[in-house]
Amino acid sequence: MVKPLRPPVVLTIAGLDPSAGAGILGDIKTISAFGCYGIAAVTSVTFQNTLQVFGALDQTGETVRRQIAPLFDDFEVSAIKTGMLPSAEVIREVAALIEARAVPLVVVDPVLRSTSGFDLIDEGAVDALSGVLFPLATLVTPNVAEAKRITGLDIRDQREMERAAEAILKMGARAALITGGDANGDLSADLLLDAQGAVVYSAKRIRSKHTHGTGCTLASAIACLLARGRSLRESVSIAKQYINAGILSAPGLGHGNGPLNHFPAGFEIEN
Ligand code: PXL
Repeated sequence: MVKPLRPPVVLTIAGLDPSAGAGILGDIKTISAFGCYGIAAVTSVTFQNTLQVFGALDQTGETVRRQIAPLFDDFEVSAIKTGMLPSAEVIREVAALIEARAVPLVVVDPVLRSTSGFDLIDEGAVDALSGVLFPLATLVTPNVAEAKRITGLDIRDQREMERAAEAILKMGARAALITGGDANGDLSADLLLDAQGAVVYSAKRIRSKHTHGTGCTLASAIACLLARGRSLRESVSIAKQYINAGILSAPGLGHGNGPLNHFPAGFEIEN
């Protein structure tokens, strides 16, 4: 008999996207693709398909805590990825749980709005995100639109991207990755800033509508690679290649912004 290996346990705390490109379902697929064991707490049930988000029914701080506390009592959680956290109350509860359990690796994807323009977080909760959760984050992964709203800064070029990343580190995050996939131009450049300085990861822009879930998937992939002992820079680089491969081999499902492929060839992890 082959001796069973214990995979690192990665917890995603995020919304449910029933179309399974983004949110906890997309995260669980990504976590599985990277040879980790995914567990999840749902913060909001969203109503959506690949065309549109029609609404959301948010969980409370209490119902999120009652999902997470038993998991912490039973599993050794190597890394956490947070996605859609709909209210200041949920954000404070999640921050208190992370702090109490001293989880070492925390990737915060500051989800604010869907691609179709639906607000996934209360207006007042954006401050709680930066004030309470960023100080616990190993890495924060906003796209350009999210970084602008969080910092109040304009981001028109790489230099301004770096200024915004500096502002996020000042809010207490240990590192920030601002993704440029949603910006204009032929290059999709992401900027990582950590204590060692800034690195830019450039890739040729792939013109595709099948990008639903790329933000969630990127943050989950990085959480898994960190849990498996890779450095932050190596994790970001591999996760970005994985997203590229996932967009290029997207299954072409749905009539709107379809999901990427969460299991692209070449990223199999041997346990
Ligand atoms: O991609 C942002 C996002 C994150 N999480 C959930 C979502 C969406 C976008 O629709 O539904 C649950």
